[in-house]
Amino acid sequence: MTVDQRRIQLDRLSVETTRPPGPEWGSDVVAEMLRRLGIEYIALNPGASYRGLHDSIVNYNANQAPGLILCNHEEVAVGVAHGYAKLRGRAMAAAIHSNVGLMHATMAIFNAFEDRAPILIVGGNGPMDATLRRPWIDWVHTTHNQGELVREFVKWEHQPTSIGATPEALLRAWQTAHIEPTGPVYVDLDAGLQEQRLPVDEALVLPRPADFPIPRPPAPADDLVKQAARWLVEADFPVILPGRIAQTQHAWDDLVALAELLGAAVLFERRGNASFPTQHALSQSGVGRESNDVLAQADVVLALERNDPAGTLRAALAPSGGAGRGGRASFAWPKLINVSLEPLLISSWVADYQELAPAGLPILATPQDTLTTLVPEVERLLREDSSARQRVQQRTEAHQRRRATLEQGWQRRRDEVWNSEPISITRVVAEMRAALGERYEDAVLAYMPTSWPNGVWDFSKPGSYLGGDGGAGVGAGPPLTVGAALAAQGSGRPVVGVVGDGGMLMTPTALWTAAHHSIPALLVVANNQSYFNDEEHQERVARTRGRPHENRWVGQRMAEPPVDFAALARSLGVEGFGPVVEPDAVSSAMVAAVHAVDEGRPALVEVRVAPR
Ligand SMILES: Cc1ncc(C[n+]2csc(CCOP(=O)(O)OP(=O)(O)O)c2C)c(N)n1
Ligand SMILES: [Mg+2]
Repeated sequence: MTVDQRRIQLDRLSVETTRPPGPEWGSDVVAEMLRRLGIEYIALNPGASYRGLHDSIVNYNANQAPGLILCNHEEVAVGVAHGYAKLRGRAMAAAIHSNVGLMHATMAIFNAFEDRAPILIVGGNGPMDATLRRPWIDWVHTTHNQGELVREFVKWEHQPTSIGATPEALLRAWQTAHIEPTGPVYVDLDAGLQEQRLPVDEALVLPRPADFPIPRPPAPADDLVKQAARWLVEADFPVILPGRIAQTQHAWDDLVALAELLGAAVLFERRGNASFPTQHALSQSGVGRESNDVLAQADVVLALERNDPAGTLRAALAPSGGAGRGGRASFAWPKLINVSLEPLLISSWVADYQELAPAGLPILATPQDTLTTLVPEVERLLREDSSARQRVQQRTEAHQRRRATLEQGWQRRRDEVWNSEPISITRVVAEMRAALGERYEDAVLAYMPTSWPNGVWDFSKPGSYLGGDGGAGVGAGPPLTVGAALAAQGSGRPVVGVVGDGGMLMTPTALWTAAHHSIPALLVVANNQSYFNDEEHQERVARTRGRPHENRWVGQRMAEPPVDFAALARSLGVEGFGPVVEPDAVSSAMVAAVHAVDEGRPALVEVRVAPR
């Protein structure tokens, strides 16, 4: 049986309820609006601040549309919603308990915000009317301006002060989450209002979401697209830097068409999602690594919602390789076309705007909209320019040659480390691919660990890689993978996440959620028994200071006692395989895990890997 035929499991009510003709309590209005918005799921960790809403979702909506996805930590609840949005391109909801739950959720909200992922987060607060409060607990769980806790990293937060005002608040939140640049929003619901009885004689007229379509982002300015096309066609060496691009076949095909028309190098980067086939001859970098020598030749660079394009160019082109002390090194910038809506979401709090890009041509539009008009314009100019066509030809051949050399290098590396012990991440990824068989073509990689091998696993269609976690908050991998698997339901696409041991230990209970709801996520733990990323930092600092770098592991390594991840998985109801310590044993563990996933069950494989 394949995943397609399985459905994820929602809790079934013990006693059937009959839906009343209309909302009877304040929180029924919220449940009704969530239903009208077509929200499939609401991830939660429960709490009395929204017990009214909880009852309405269960006993008024019958736990359907949205269905409750139970999580054991608010960071997991929001992370699951984030993973869902990454694959589905649309929000689900998360319900978060007053102040304490929200405090737990903050890390995941920040990750989602930095990843521009839409999530409708609803929370509870109060009762704001102090006369309704239970002694002690309701007082410590009441906060004034609760949304301030997350205001700096949500697109909008609001606490409506009447039931009548609540539908509009939810509609505005929903719109705001989905207006590009998309992002999480927080609506805080007064417990007193949730639990207020609605007057029987006054029928509340609720709005229809269809009357409030989501505003579309601005179209790219025509003159700028024409200018961009001219720059690209006239260039000697154009380079494309894709970043976060809509995961549609249309955008995918347009980017391939543009790169091929121009004979342009495309440099993938792991924080962005898959948007161009990594096995294509024009894909000139390994996964997760930029190619400085390619950028060094660039005279025109097209950045498509790329993270930190200026920093990327600086790291490749500045003599010091980027980070310096004091003044920045100057160097010759290529012409930069920066397609990004990020200026619309500038923050005064987090410096996520990165270095101000000296973009001679900034285009305030989405990459996909820009590509739609850019491709025919480039095509038109090339038809009239035979010397440009000749340059395209020469570049394409040069890229093919460089690509062949790259592939040989990747193959050599693969051969070198194939049998090495501890097991290489290369072997892990290759065996995972082999175990998936034909289904590898459809696989969704929801998360990759700090180190990822080149040339072993390709991204060949929209959704094949979902990009980074946004905020680099460790622990995102497990919930993102489970959320993506939730969104993949019915598509037949297997969802895998490869996570570090440090990441897995922060949010292991995402496994229980997967088990409880039969969400068939495959989690692979690349266990190097360390927060190794930070061992590298300690080594660097010690070397700079002339101190013993051999001590880099102190306060970093997690080998004593060793963590048994397969046992951890089993304790949470997930099939666990490993720890795999022999290279030749990786295959059978992967095959067994894929078998479980094929049958609709989540699985975890722990492999003890070499640090890098
Ligand atoms: C919430 C949070 N805490 C701490 C860090 C700092 N940090 C960055 S990478 C890392 C190590 C992660 O360990 P693991 O997931 O095992 O990956 P590895 O580096 O070993 O491959 C840490 C602690 C962070 N980015 N986020
Ligand atoms: Mg580790």
